[in-house]
Amino acid sequence: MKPIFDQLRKSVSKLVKKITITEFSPKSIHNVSIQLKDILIQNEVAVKTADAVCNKLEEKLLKTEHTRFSNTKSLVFATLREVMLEILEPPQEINFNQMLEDAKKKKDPFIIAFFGVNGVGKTLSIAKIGKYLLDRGYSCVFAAADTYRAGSIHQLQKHGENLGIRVIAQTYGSDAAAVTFDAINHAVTKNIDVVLIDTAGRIETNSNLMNELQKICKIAEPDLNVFVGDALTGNSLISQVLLFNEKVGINASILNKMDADVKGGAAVSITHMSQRPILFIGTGQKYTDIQAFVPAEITDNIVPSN
Ligand SMILES: Nc1nc2c(ncn2[C@@H]2O[C@H](COP(=O)(O)OP(=O)(O)OP(=O)(O)O)[C@@H](O)[C@H]2O)c(=O)[nH]1
Ligand SMILES: [Mg+2]
Repeated sequence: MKPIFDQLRKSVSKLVKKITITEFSPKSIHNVSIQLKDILIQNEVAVKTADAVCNKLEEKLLKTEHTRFSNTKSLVFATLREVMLEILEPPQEINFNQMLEDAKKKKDPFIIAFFGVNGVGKTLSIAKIGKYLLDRGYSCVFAAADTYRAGSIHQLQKHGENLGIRVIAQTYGSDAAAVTFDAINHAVTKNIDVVLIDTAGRIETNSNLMNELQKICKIAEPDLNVFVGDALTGNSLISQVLLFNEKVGINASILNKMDADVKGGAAVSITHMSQRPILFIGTGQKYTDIQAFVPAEITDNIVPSN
């Protein structure tokens, strides 16, 4: 797999390395910022996010004290890292492991619902997180609340079998909220730590399915509503996450298919535009192909230190 953000890092690095001390005036800083904006947009960062990065960068650089002996390149790299980190660290941070631990102490099942359009990797993400939880000593149950797409229940059951995780299911066409209710009851009775709710892929405009999601949320009162997106969809991810946030309220995202040849900019914009953190990125089709999204590490990947 090509390192994620490879192309973005190379372009940013090339730009910053061209900068000389003579370019450290408001006009030339603006000039650098315009070039940076182009690079960000070419790498699928949404225009609004690219604007935010560039404006913050200009603002900070103008305030940065420097002399003609300053190492301009290092200054710009350091400032851009600061800006990138601010963009990638949303106001409401989520400590997933801490939340799980707290719920376990309280003996309440921790409930996570997964939402997103068709084929983005919701079901596989649930399986991956199921394994992540088992590996950390948490028990879990899957709720097959996608009763809509042919084959969906069977697909989740297959993952459950592979991982040794119980799947609570009814039949195709049955009420998704009722399945969710059953799964939560099962967790309460059997002292299961985490309930993972699989939902049907929504086409954004399908209001019946959106109503169904709202019903699931009303019944389940999830501790986390997770938006699942496909990095290959580029900028339409932003309209998706905003719509799901409007309909059901989103606490965090998972961005899948980062192993495909993606430019990675979507990971930057989705946090900035939704103001919600990315919890994990999906990097392949195996159960272990999941990585926690750590803003500082991602910043290292995007902006080299010198
Ligand atoms: N390469 C790669 N493929 C992935 C990743 N995540 C999911 N996939 C693949 O994407 C396809 C769709 O995954 P699903 O988990 O079925 O997606 P879904 O969102 O549940 O789809 P629907 O239930 O139809 O809405 C499958 O072939 C997965 O193996 C990933 O991170 N990388
Ligand atoms: Mg699915």
